[in-house]
Amino acid sequence: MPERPRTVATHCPYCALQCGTRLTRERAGVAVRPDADFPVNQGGLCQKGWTAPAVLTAADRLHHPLVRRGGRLRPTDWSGALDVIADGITRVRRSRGADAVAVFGGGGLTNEKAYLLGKFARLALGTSQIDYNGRFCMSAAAAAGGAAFGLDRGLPFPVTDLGAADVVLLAGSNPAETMPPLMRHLGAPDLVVLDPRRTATAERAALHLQPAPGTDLALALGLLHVAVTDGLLDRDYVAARTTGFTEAWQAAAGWWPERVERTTGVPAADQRAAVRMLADAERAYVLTGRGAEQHSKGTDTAAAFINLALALGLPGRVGSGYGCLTGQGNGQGGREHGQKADQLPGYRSIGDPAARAHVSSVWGVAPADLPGPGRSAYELLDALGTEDGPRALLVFGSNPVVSAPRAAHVADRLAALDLLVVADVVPSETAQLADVVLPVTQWAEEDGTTTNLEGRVLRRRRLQPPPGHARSDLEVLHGLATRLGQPGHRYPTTPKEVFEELRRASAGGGADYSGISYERLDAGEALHWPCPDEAHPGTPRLFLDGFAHPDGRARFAAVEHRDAAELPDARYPLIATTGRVLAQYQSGAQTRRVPELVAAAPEPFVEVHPDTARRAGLVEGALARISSARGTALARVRLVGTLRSDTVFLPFHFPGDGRANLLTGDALDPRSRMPEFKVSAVRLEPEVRA
Ligand SMILES: Nc1nc2c(c(=O)[nH]1)N[C@H]1C(S)=C(S)[C@@H](COP(=O)(O)OP(=O)(O)OC[C@H]3O[C@@H](n4cnc5c(=O)[nH]c(N)nc54)[C@H](O)[C@@H]3O)O[C@H]1N2
Ligand SMILES: Nc1nc2c(c(=O)[nH]1)N[C@H]1C(S)=C(S)[C@@H](COP(=O)(O)OP(=O)(O)OC[C@H]3O[C@@H](n4cnc5c(=O)[nH]c(N)nc54)[C@H](O)[C@@H]3O)O[C@H]1N2
Ligand code: SF4
Ligand SMILES: [Mo]
Repeated sequence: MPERPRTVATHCPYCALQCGTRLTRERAGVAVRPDADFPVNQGGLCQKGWTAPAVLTAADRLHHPLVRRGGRLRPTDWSGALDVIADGITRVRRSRGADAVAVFGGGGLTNEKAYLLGKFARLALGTSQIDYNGRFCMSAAAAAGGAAFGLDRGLPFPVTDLGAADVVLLAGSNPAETMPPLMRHLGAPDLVVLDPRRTATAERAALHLQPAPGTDLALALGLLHVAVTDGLLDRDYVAARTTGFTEAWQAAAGWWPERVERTTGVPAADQRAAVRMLADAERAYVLTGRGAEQHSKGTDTAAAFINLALALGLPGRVGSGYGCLTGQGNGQGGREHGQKADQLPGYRSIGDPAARAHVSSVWGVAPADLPGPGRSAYELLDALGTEDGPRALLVFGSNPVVSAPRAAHVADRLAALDLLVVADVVPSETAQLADVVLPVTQWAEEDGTTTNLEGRVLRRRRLQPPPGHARSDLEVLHGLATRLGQPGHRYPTTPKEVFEELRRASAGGGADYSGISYERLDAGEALHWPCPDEAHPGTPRLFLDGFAHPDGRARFAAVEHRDAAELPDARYPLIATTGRVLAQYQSGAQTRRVPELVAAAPEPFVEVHPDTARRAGLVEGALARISSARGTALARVRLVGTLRSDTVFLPFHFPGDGRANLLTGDALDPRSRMPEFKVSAVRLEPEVRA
């Protein structure tokens, strides 16, 4: 055995910034230090990154496969656990067909895992029923970006370009908490922040607009209106590089600033000031985050912000542009390699005959052997255990009991399954409901690649072996596939072998990785896809010579404002919106196991304006019942004088009766199938405990 290295260069396991880190094995455990040379974080890390090693040794880290017997999860060995799963899948498939077995993946999985999971679902299970939590994340911006530019890459430019901008508009994004090191690149530009809350990011803004949740589409139409009527339209750019302006303008023409003010609450003068700042800047960016996107009109809203950027001539120019701030560690790569219901590797469409022919040839099967598109994430969860829905589900890299909309209903659907399998590093709330739980390796215990928010492919490197009997997701998929009668060579267990196949499968697709290799990455090359051959330097900046549509032009979208699926009424007079705090990550499965983070953000809370709290009979620190038409969540009151008085805010990181998703509903964006996480009508009351 070669000596294991004591220090490796790798990346943080959490968000899409993928901060560069160096891990060292020390007597006291794994120590993490920021990599000063990695351009994205430049020596910075957030509190989650600093404390990430604690999850490696979490007290309840999964060490053995678990199988439910007599109502309880009991330790077993791998071959026993995989046999139980293979038998269960075979039984369900025999009685109900291949689509009765479903897969739910995650944007935190490495490129190799995401790729092999999609292949496993389509070939070993033969199912169309695979989707993933990225549907809840950036699917709306991805749909809008793909339609406008012909290709979706969250940031079509490197993060470091932002620092040279004069103005950056952030629509529904709070990077001071969700990507703290990004703020290093946002120190020089003047910020325009659109957020119903006065967040830590808004505190740093030159201009903060506070729209009511669910009204960004009207606001973006209003900003386009100002750009046109104040003579700020970049006519030469619009004529040379775009199509569809006339139709888009027709839709925006009715949204004059005073009308927008009535709908959004944003003063007309502030709307004008925002557009003037962007238009006067030599270099400017428009960026969207989940606040603008997680709505039943999320795609149209992102499209309306793209319209604004196009009207001002920003996309496809050095030093200016539009981007969506992708969220999860591999949120970018996770959406390219085929774990999405409608997708094949290389960002190809599963309905496209040429895409099917290419991928099936790489996989050594006939195109007709590939299933078609399946249900989107929420629709998949909603169908579980129903007459024509899946009866077995395999979850890799998500904790939907906490993070899915209408979470109590989702937990009921999971309970109705014949077989629930969860592969995880810890006993998440979803794992606790499973029939079989598989212990897997995590970041510091494995090799692989992730693709960060700027489309740069990065190497994750192994420092140490996993504890107990944990195995990599790749080994799990291999073990299951062979039990289901697949040839073993189709499911390689080393990340590099999988990546070599991924390169071929992606060749010629939108996200072309064929020129990227472990060797090039290990030699320190900065490679952003597309990178079609080994001599190609990668593409840090897309669209400079033209957009990815056949005519090279970007598309304006004619989009209309519409209300949220649910508006406040007499019974539920307030709007609840949801999001994140610095010290917790997502469903909290990982970060709720880190003592420093628990100390910083220990329990569910609800931000309430003091006037609103007074009317509800609530004081600072009181326990509140927040109720929507779906159910009730309990959270500790935090009085926030800068919040809109019609809005309350809950983080979604907490389990049990503190789940924000007990409130959220099942309204979906018709185009991307993004749920409406950011608007629920609610009522606020004191919790009276006996
Ligand atoms: N600490 C931490 N960091 C994270 C994560 C985490 O869980 N914790 N998750 C990662 C992931 S996967 C993601 S997707 C990103 C998300 O990163 P962000 O998009 O920054 O996260 P959110 O907090 O969901 O939403 C941002 C802001 O939207 C505002 N908002 C709510 N409703 C509306 C609305 O209707 N309109 C507008 N304009 N704003 C609204 C909220 O007040 C919030 O401040 O963060 C990543 N980084
Ligand atoms: N109300 C509300 N709900 C939301 C949101 C919101 O803003 N508001 N945001 C949505 C968004 S943007 C997102 S991205 C989702 C995220 O929500 P989830 O999908 O629940 O994300 P995580 O909590 O990161 O869950 C990842 C799980 O996978 C495990 N895991 C980590 N690495 C691996 C691995 O390599 N292999 C395997 N098998 N498991 C692994 C972790 O321990 C954890 O249990 O939540 C969505 N839900
Ligand atoms: S900003 Fe994101 S990638 Fe960087 S240390 Fe924090 S969680 Fe990790
Ligand atoms: Mo996300």
